[in-house]
Amino acid sequence: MALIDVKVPDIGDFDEVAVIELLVKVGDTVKAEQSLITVESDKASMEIPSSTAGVVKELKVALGDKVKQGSVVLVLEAAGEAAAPAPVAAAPAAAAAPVAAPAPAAAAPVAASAASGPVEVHVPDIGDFKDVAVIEVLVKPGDKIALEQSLITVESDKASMEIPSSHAGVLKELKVKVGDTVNIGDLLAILEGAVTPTVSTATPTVRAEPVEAPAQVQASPSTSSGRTEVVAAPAAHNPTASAPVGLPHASPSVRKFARELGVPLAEIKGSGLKGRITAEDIQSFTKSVMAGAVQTAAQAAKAPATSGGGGSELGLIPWPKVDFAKFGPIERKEMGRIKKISGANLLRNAVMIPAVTNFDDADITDLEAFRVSTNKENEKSGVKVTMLAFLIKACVAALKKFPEFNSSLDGDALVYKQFWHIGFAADTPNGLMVPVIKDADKKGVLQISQEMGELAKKAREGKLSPAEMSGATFTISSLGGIGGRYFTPIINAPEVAILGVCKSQMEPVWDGKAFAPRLMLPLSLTWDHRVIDGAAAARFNAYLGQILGDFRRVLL
Ligand code: CAO
Repeated sequence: MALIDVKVPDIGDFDEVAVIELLVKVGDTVKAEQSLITVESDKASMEIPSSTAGVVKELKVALGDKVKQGSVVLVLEAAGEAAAPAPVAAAPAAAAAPVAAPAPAAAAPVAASAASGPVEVHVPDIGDFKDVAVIEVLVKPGDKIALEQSLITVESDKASMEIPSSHAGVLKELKVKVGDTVNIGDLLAILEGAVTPTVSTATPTVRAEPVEAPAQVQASPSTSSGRTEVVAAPAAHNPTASAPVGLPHASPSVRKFARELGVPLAEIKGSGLKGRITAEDIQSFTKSVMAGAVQTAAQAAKAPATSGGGGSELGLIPWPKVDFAKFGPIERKEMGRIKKISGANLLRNAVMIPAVTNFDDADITDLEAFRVSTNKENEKSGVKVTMLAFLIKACVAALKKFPEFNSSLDGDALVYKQFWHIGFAADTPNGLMVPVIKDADKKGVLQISQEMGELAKKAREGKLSPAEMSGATFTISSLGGIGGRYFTPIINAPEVAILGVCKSQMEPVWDGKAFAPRLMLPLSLTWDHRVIDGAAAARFNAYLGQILGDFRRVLL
């Protein structure tokens, strides 16, 4: 089987065009005339078809490469004698066979003559294309039109091209609209005060040189000059031609606009005819991305994952990728849904909040004694009073005294909430959940204990409703039943503070005369330094300690 270099054919006066899409890959079997790559200038995008059938052996171009007539696109192993146009393979010159190609728009007119009356602008020679659809109108009546300015975009199934104006002037009337089909010679527009350019062509209605379409090639016997003659045939007339694969539907100028802004066309849903992407679509997509309403795929890929990902948007070095299996046996398990969600939230809160943690101890000797005796008294009621319920009540009192701890940041404003809904972290088999005791200020310790028990049970069973997990103004994370001394809890945004509680223990405390054994509860208060100052945090903790030390203060 012969190996054939498939080259870029004559693409008119375009010197270098960019490869914007690869439509085949190594190993693909391609038919003769099948599109191989899409190239683009600022006026037209076109697909370069294969001159022969075969199997792709090697791609010689990559996305972004610039190609011109004669550049090798790929190497094909010819499928068979019938399909292989020998002259192409045999004679490199033949590879430059003229696939009808885009030519520079309105290239001919240069010098201008005096102003004249209304001038008709007609559709220039657009090659063998018949009935091409107007997919975009780029100007409107009243617009000042420059010579060679694109007026409309037309499209076949293989190329889209902009039709430029043959004159400069003011657009008086547009004779076509989106959805119309046009052919060579059709009246396109009427310009007023037009400046008639001096043209090299004798046909005044076709001043604008066509942006010819890429066409299908049909190899025919060699001409006397030894060149393979290739006849341009519009794709629309070729039922075997494959449709463009995955190329976003947009005109060259829209593509250029998107490229300038770095907008990924493939992620935009076109609002134009047949889903075509318009300039307005790009503008509104850009606005949505800027407003944070939409994420591009690239942004999403970079977005902080729950662990082990992202970071590049913060200018951090990438997360280390280690092949752990090199060091020993491993097992990989996907994290559960709740862990993924809470992980993403925790990361955001850890990164975005300038958080500081104050540590303190509260003397709960008397409170614990009271709690134990209350539980003894209430044994039959089935409701166990927990230390956490007292903590919730004590925190409500402290939040009322220091209202900024019960606030949220909203831009440059602080929103002070006139309700006291306290969230508490619950450890569940699925991960951390934060049920909320609503209106804790209006409830007694017994009621809070009972509700907490119910909510914690629901959390462990995965039965919490979204309403039961929302609206918190402050959160308590208690590890008291487990152990530890202090920790630095992460604020549950948009709250501005969180209290971490660890296991109480008996400690010798100096009472002014002697050391006395006291039950001390370690408190870890994390606060948002944008809202709260260190002194306020110290006062909050001290006040909380006073209440827990003597709960009668709650009544004051
Ligand atoms: N010091 C010493 N002992 C404490 C204590 C404290 N601060 N707080 C609770 N205890 C004891 C209780 O007295 C109880 O002991 P007994 O069984 O002998 O009475 C035991 O610890 C268990 O406490 P509890 O079941 O009464 O409930 P709780 O109010 O302490 O906690 C809940 C309820 C839902 C908060 C808890 O089950 C939980 O999930 N805690 C983990 C929260 C968490 O993971 N936080 C970390 C978030 S950051 O990752």
